[in-house]
Amino acid sequence: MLSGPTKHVETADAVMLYIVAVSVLLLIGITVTMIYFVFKYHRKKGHKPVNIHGSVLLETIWIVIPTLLVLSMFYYGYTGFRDSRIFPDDSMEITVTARMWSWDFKYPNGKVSDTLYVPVYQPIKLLMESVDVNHSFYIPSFRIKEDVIAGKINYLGFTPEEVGDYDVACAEYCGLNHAFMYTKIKVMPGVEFYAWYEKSGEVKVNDEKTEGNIQ
Ligand SMILES: [Cu+2]
Repeated sequence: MLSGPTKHVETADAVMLYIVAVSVLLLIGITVTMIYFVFKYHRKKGHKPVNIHGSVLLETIWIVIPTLLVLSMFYYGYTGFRDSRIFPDDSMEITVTARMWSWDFKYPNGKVSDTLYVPVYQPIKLLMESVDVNHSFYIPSFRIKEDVIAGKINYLGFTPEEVGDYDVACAEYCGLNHAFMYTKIKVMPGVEFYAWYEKSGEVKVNDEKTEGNIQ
């Protein structure tokens, strides 16, 4: 946690941790206070309960503190989200096509693959579209997810910083084989990537359960 194959992992995990920490502190605070009052105002001690009518100070406190807490969560989350929507000029644009129930990726030179290959440290901009129903492109290790919709191009950007293989899943229920709509993103050293990228004759598209050459 707090570090991973993209910078966004750090931000997303930090927001998550912040929200969980605030929630846990509130849970403990409220529980301890409740238990304290249960004992303090026990019937046997003879306290008589008194209703409070209109306290500007109390009302201000319980409006201002939760508002500030929720706004801080929003701001913290929003800055992380905003940074993930910035696409540097030197981004490599890859077209993602989703279909029931597979993905394919088209690179700037026209090459197509059913696994997403990217060079490490290269900013990537995905242009995503579905040919049938709604899907959602999800890379859990990168903490990014975006809906893929028919008739509309959605964007997703990231810069991978660690070589490795990571899972890509469909995160929007899209029919019978939704649960199997998996592929991989392969982050490779630049030299290895360009050796693959410039090699012809490996163009293939995953068509449901069969893989075949289309060129
Ligand atoms: Cu899907």
